[in-house]
Amino acid sequence: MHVVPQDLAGRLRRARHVAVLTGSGISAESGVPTFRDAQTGLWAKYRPEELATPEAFAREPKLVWQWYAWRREIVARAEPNAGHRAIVALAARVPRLTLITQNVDGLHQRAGSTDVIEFHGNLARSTCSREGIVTEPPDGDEVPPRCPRCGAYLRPDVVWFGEMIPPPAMTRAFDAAQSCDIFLSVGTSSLVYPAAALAEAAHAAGACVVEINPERTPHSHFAAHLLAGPAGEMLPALLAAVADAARTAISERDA
Ligand code: BV8
Repeated sequence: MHVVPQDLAGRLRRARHVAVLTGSGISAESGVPTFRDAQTGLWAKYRPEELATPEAFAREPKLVWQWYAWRREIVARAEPNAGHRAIVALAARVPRLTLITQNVDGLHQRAGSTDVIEFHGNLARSTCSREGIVTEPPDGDEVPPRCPRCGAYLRPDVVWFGEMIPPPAMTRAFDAAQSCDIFLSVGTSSLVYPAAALAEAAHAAGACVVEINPERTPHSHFAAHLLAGPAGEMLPALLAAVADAARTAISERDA
């Protein structure tokens, strides 16, 4: 069982507002490959940064659509894991928890998290590439499918490299980062901006930054705590430590 520093458990128990940022590492234990994992099979010869761009879609719409269809199938077969579920349980224990995810797999919502800030969208949804409106793909076997209203290609409802973060998500995420007491950075390499700026903003605003990742990242040097292990083990251990801290506080008060 992983040991969680007692002072961290105490801070979490007393926290007014906890912000959580997750990256693909939290879905790794659900069998969803991370961005840094080598891609498999047909996709082995491509790098995600090459495919997740408007230029790639303009150049090869069918290839990009099929890459997302492949990822949708992986996500459909995946189940939320103990890490996703621990965040749901933590949200029930603190006065306010803001969950921001870089992931487009929807696993937080399937675990029971509500009001998830989808910083990079969600691959389960499609939008019209011309109108920008969320649109159900019509029946038929054209790839990519076309918008039933205007005939333009549909595209996955995700933020590609070089595209803006949806302004409401951007505002809500940075507001939370700058007003939280504790910022949990879970399963992210902290390399992609502006998502990676969230932990920096939290740190600058005086929050206690906690990094949960088996590896170090460019943010490890300013994190107050590094829980070096898989999110599916570390987050439940964190939750158990908070429950222990609460029991200890009650028994000390009643002693
Ligand atoms: C933008 C959706 C400008 C699509 C994704 C500075 C400021 C602003 C922008 C930039 C900047 N510098 C560079 C940029 C450009 C670029 C960028 O950041 N490039 C990087 C490569 C340097 N950013 C952008 O283009 C952004 N847009 O800035 O627009 C603009 C402004 C105004 C007007 C117009 C334009 C948009 C970026 C969003 C791209 N979309 N996803 C899709 O999914 O297909 S990004 C995608 O990659 C993910 O969403 C995620 O954000 C990122 C991958 O990172 P991670 O999630 O961290 O995953 P990774 O594999 O890297 O790491 C996994 C980690 O988990 C590892 O650390 C590993 O150790 C750990 N791990 C493994 N197993 C476990 C674990 N941890 C815990 N438990 C485990 N079991």
